[in-house]
Amino acid sequence: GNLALNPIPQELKLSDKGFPLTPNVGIVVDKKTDKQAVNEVVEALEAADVKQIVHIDAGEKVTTPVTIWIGGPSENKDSAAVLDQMGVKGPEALKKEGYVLASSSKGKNQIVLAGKDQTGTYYAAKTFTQLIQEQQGRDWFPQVEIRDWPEMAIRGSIEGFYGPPWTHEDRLKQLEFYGENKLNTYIYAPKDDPYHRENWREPYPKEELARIKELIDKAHENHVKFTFSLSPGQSICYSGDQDFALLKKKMEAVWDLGVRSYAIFLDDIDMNLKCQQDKDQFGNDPNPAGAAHAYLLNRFTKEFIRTHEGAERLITVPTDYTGNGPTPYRDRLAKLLDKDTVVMWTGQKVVSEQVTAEEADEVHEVFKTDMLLWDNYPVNDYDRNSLFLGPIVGRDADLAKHGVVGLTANPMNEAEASKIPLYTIADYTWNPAAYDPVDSWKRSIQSFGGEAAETLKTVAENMYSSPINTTESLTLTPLIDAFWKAYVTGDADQAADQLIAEFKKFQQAPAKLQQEMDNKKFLQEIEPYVEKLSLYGKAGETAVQYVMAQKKGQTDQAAAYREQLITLFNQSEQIPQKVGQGVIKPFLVKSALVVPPLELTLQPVIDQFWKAYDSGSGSQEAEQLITEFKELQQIPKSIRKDITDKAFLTAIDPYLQNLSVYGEAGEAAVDYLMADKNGQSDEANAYKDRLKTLMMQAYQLPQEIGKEVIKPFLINSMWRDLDVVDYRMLDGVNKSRGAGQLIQYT
Ligand code: LTM
Repeated sequence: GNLALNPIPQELKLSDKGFPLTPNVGIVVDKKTDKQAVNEVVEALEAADVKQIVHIDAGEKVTTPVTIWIGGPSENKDSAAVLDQMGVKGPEALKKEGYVLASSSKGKNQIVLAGKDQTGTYYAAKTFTQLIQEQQGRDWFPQVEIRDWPEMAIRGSIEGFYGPPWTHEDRLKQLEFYGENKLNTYIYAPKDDPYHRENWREPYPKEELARIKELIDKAHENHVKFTFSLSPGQSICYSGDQDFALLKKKMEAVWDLGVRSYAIFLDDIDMNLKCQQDKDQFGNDPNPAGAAHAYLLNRFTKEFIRTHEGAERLITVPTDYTGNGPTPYRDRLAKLLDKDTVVMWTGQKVVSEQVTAEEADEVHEVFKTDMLLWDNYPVNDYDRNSLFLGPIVGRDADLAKHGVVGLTANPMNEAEASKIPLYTIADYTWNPAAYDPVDSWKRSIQSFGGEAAETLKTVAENMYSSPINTTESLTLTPLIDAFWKAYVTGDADQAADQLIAEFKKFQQAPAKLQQEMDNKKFLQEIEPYVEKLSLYGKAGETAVQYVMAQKKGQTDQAAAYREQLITLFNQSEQIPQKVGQGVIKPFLVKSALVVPPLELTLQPVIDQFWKAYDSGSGSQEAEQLITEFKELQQIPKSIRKDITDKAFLTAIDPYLQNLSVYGEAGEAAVDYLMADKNGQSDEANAYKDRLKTLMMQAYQLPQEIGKEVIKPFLINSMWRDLDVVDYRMLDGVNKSRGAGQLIQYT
């Protein structure tokens, strides 16, 4: 149906029955019932058609036509009995933060939001809001039974990037967003907050502390744990009493404001000890840095965490935070570190494409304590001209069963844009077994975009790729593929129209987004990217027109389009922000190189050659084909002469290289086939080696043209010697000659 639940609940029984939330609704609340859960329900009811909300104390008589009990048995003395009547088990056996949400229309219209604890009840209330639907113009609630709990205990973000920290407003909005999506952790660790790292010894000024207090309160309202951290490693004397006193003082100041969770981070520092006292104390240790770090962290646990009732376990990130195996530093630190410490790491790399259960086991075996993934996705501090808007991918579903207590994502400097991937991270961390990145992402776009969802999807699809995922331009890619296929095989008018329609959407994106979206901050963050996409849209349309004019032999129009294409391309390249780098840009360049439409002229010559070759002779056709390939080798030269625009030439250079290599490879392929046929085995072998080398060379070039015609010809020419073909080169050739044999061999 139209339900967009996020994160996806663990167990959900949804029926098509239900009841309208009208005219009045009673809410039964007890003294310990979570206040924010009650607020959430009231707000949701106010936004719905409800005329009157009747507040009922637990224990009182209930007469309302629709009644909601808020709070599990630990918060509300009435909820157990109502669940019992419904024949639904309570939340007692669930994991922390779990809840039961049940509704029944049998006899009376009743809803129970019963958390295992207060956070659980709050989450039940959030799910309650997401379940309210429009049915025949009225707000309506389905008959459901949900049992739900988080797989990972720690879920959220770590503002741990370099560069411009989030603004106060950004952070307040994030915390609300985390509440909405059942993320429970925000770690405050912006590298460029001077009081966090550089001047960690200095107390926060009063105004700053007031802001931090606001964040702590906001976090609390949204059931988010605000973890305060310092990164003192650039200058601290690990064993110094004075430095320790300053560290404690800084931590104490925020304790008084309500912080209950702490971290000390030791990433990106020099391992050499700086003060004489440390050198004296740890200098003879098998690993001085490991020993010094353990000393400081343990002292903080002992003298701060354990003397402050209600403080959570200390969190840290060691200086060796990347990789899963042991190092001398890690071994020493692990051996000495108090096992109450939660240790963060980033996976096999700083930005890890994958984090597997085996890797988690390995790193857990090194540290032998609870591990917390510092996930460097979607952080973009190392690439400030990209926004990573795709879903989280590549993390195994069962990390929590392999020593990983949670995942905090290091987001982008652009706070609002970060919400798009963070939504999927909320989904993944809550219920990784049910996580489907593409589906989750679509829900994210829907939820974030609202009325603008369609336009946002068009834009964000072209900012989907990242170091953890090469996929992008999800709608455009198949349209481009279909277009080139139609272009070489016959009538391409329809495919061209469809492709142009998508490019037109790019052109309209800036205006539409402005019109349909209220989120000013987001619009500001994404503006240059949408501008670039729009220019690419114009260039894309022109590229299609150019290619079609070429195909139809309309040389004058073609020349004009090409000129325009080059101008538009260069104009877009003036904008440094990157969109569609792997799909749109190559398409534009490839289009501009369709001169003459070489794949079209080549295909019939290839077909004739194979026909002759198979029926016995073929030497004349071989000559002809070699002439074509020699011409191909000349094309880059003539293009370099023909196009005077330097910027464009630089951009297309890899493609031109690709053409030259393919031209030479084609010639070698024909030579090989003919020598082989004529029994000149020495020559044949020499040609074959040359062909092999050239193909591997072509494969290593980042760009590819000639994929539709030249590449299949090359592979088919050596199908009998398939061992020489890199199997990765085979994609996309199974429709051409030799494919039958190729498939048999593979
Ligand atoms: O990842 C860690 C532990 N530290 C830093 C981060 O502060 C930084 O944001 C990311 C991404 O550039 N890389 C790091 O090494």
